[in-house]
Amino acid sequence: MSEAGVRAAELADAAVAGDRRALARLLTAVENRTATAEVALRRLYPGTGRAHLVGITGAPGAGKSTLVAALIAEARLAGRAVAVVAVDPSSPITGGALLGDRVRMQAYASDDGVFIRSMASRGHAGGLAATSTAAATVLDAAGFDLVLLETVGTGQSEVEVARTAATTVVLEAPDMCDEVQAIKAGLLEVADIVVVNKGDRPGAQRTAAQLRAMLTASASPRPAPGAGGEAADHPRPKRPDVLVTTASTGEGVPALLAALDRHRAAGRDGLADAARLARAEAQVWEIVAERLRDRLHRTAAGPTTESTLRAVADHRLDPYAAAALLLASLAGGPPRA
Ligand SMILES: Nc1nc2c(ncn2[C@@H]2O[C@H](COP(=O)(O)OP(=O)(O)O)[C@@H](O)[C@H]2O)c(=O)[nH]1
Ligand SMILES: [Mg+2]
Repeated sequence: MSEAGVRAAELADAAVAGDRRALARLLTAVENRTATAEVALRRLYPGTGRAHLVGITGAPGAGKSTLVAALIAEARLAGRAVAVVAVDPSSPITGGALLGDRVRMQAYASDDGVFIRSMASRGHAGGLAATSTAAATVLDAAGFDLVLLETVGTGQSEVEVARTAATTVVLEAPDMCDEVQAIKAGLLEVADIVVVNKGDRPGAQRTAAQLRAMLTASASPRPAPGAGGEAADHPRPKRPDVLVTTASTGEGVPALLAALDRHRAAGRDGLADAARLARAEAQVWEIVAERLRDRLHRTAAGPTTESTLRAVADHRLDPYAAAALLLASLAGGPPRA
């Protein structure tokens, strides 16, 4: 193993042994997709698969961070180690909302059973799902039994991130609009559990009843977490439960934690085997696609590409032939123009 490889392995081992600084450094490596991260992830992967990765998504303001804090408190009562990855797809350096969350989470600053990390997308939206999956693997290896992935559910990339979780919770607030927010974002399709938060507000029960009726009416198949979002032909294990919580007081949170455990147990019984396979597929294809993109970009920097593109611009060559030429050079064949 190279010297760098040895250092990566040492970092991985330290993180597994409970060194929180090593863990933080490793997560930074994962976020930056460095060679260290790859070596460490390969070393750690065989020992993982035990943690329950739970995605928590929903419109801004629905109460995701408050609910995450409540879930941490509840899980700690049961002695469970909880890690949180807050994914902020918009800002490279996390802005006001996450900063507020950090203040809220300071209660756990000295608790080794809680680890909180925020991650930004740094522009590659498609890679965000892969990065958060890798981060979850590291946290799993470090012994966290429950890994909560908080994402803002407002776009396609967030839906993809939500899909990387073993259990996806979609958060809704009562009467935030005439229309249920999650429908607009296409989030209900990926929900394993729907939570109507702000149960202390009027209309919470009504919203929950509407959602239940809606979910009963549409027994739509759950799309696979593959890149590009092509639907696979496996049905959603079952219609999602609709729960009501008041995250700010903790009401309904024990029931939510129990529902999460039930969903996880159902997955262990094989019900969600297709979903697990689909997640593995998405992970591997993401890496393949990334490597192909890298090679393409390196190829694309060459003079052959430039002359090929020039030929298309001048209508001497059609774009399909040009694409075939670039693909051939990518596959290692001699580029001809
Ligand atoms: N009344 C009420 N307010 C809540 C509840 N949960 C969260 N909030 C408030 O809703 C606002 C947004 O919460 P936050 O957790 O930051 O939402 P996020 O953007 O989805 O992470 C904050 O002012 C919270 O205090 C709840 O159950 N009831
Ligand atoms: Mg939040």
